[in-house]
Amino acid sequence: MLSTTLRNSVLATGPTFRRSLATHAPFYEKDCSSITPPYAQLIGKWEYVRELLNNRPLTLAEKILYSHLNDPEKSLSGGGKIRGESYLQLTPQRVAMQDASAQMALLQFMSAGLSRCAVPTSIHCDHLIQAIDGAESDLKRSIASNKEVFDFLESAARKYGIEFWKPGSGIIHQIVLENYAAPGMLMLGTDSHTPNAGGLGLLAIGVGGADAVDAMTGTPWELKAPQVVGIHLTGKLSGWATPKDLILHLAGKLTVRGGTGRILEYFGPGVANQSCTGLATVANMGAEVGATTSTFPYTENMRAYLNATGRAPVARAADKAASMGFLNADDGAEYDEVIEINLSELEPTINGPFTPDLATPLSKFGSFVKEQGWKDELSAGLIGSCTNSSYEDMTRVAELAKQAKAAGLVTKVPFLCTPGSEQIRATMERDGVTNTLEDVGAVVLANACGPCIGQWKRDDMKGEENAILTSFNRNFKSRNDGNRLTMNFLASPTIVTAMAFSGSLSFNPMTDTLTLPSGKPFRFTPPAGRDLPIEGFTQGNTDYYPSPTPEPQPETEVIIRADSQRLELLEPFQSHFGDSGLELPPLKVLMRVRGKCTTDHISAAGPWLKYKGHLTNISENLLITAVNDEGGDVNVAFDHDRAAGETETDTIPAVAKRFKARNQPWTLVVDDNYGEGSAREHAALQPRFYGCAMIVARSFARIHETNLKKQGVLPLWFADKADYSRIGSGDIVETIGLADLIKGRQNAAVKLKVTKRTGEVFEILTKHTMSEDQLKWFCAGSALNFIRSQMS
Ligand code: MIC
Ligand code: SF4
Repeated sequence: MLSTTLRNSVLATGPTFRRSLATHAPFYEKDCSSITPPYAQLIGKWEYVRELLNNRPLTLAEKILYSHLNDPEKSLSGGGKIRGESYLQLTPQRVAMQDASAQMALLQFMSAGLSRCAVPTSIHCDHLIQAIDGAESDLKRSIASNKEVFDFLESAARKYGIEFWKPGSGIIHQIVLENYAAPGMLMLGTDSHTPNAGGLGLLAIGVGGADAVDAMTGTPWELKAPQVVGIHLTGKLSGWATPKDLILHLAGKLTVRGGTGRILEYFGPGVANQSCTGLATVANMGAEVGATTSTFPYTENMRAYLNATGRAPVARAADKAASMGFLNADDGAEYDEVIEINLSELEPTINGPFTPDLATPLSKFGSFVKEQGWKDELSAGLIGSCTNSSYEDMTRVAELAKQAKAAGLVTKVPFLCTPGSEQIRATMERDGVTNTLEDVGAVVLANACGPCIGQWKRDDMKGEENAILTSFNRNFKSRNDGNRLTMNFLASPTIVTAMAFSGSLSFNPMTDTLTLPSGKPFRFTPPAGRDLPIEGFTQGNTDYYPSPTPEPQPETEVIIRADSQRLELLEPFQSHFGDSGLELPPLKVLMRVRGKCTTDHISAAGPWLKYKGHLTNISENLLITAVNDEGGDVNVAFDHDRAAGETETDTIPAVAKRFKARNQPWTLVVDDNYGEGSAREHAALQPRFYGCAMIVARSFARIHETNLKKQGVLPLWFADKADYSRIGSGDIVETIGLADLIKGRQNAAVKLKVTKRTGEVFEILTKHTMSEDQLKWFCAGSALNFIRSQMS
């Protein structure tokens, strides 16, 4: 462990804040009683924990986590190592869910039989909105085509007292930042970019629906205590470099696996002068390196943002908590690793294609494109998604648009802009930002996820290799337009915009000029943007907003039509264990998955989003873009037991269905970081639905591994990664030692006995991360079965 005595200098002045006059916007004040963290209680617990830990200095992440412990003694005593070892039983204060994942979460919550949520919960309609020809018509069309789902969500929200943010209100993570996030709190969201809220100095963690159900039913939520990586920021961003470049650069350093099991805690003088929404961008994309979440010490800019969004009472309470030392790391706190970044040295970075950690500094990007032999052409520029759709992002982009317009330029390629929320959209419109963008050719889309989640109806470039540049966070193959040949690069909104005016990938706005119709050269000046609007935010269409803290209306009927193709009640999964004891029945290997297999590969989005509430229908997309390591084909599986008339190979879901029909439980062999990407629990539900009992991986991504455990699928890790290649489709795998583990021998080694199709038999060793409670879920068939059994 590295020790650092670096003083967290952000709050060096403690309680005596100065007002940031330069960015000070007028503000209104709303009733914040339901959104102000119970600081006195949290600080009380933190003080108790401090004693329990012999007054050792704590990181900010530890303070927040430990002050939300259900039973500090149970989780922390024992004197052993906590970070990276102990399981914490936590009580989150809030849950947020988006429309795609909320469907499964609610279906699970409903089957628990409670009449209200144990913690304040909100639903946000953002993922199901299509991007075709602009905000107004897209919204209308999407509301009509998803009516059944929105009605279901709204009625469930009414029944259980959940705040329901209608389609058009904006992207979940922007809304949470604008309305619910508060320094020092712990919250969960059923979406991997929930950490976006960390821009306000809290711990916001992305989880699957079943984890959210823990919090919603008042069951302690379990998390293996993450390690804490300190990211020491010095210097200052300037010129073209933005917070996006900080996280794109860091993604290149850490890779998509570098944050697994770790919280990224930023500190040092480079934090204070960044805007709150800029910090949110950085926290948002911590998801791309697999981090549990990211956070920052409380700053003046956070305070200004709280004030500007009507939450002065929260700011005042946070000031007080900060003055007691709750909202920053202690002097001498130990991090598991410290990464130094000098912001003054950062240059804009472009990441991709197809993975968010392939980082290339802007100055080298042109030659990179050339070396790869790609066409030096950009086919579209897209601004938005939860990571870069703030007022500041939009005003930065508009400054460039203004410069271009004055010079007589318009964008050379389609240029799509998505505001993050109705509040941002309305404020942009009032302040002339929207007009400025439209003047140079931008299409402003509905406040929603849109093209970021593949809801982009793109008519050009079908089946053609092409390159797009987006300010989004994800860039897996086929993600945005369903075309595997679209190379998607991630960059800051300003770089995307400047390039949209040039139409070429090798254009570097820092050094290059564009040629005006007059033949004269034109060079952009780097834009500054404005984090908070001079005249304050305007709320826009308040019809989209919920009434705060609604009371449950138990008489409400939650509507699911019996013949629905969009919604289906969940049948509880059966336990895998029959009379044969606590080893799994012999499992057949369905396939060995090769290489990168994200949740997008396991359960594709785009057109499949419409089946998020219908497990039978959505399961038809199981692993359809995964590569079979035996043969190298996409969406091909072997059926070694085929009956007469059945083909030897078929699509992966078709073979999984055959296994299910034969009552043949099965397993998958998978590669490194399996389940990278999102919190999509369908990626766990679908294999389980077809009879998968176990997945053996070289390694797992955190959220997905937990999702598997929740749904009753055993995730095992190869002790020796080379064993991956020794197991193939049709082999039979049996567990040895699982019974000992279940009976309480935490250190019991689980081995696998593999019987090859050739008759050869051998054993291999595995590792696991199952806690005592998780083993109980597994035995019950799913976490929900277990919770239900405890409630009855
Ligand atoms: C994503 O960005 O991939 C999503 C769509 O927001 C997912 C959630 C989902 O699939 O429901 C995520 O990030 O968790
Ligand atoms: Fe929506 Fe994209 Fe953000 Fe996921 S990453 S929440 S799809 S905007």
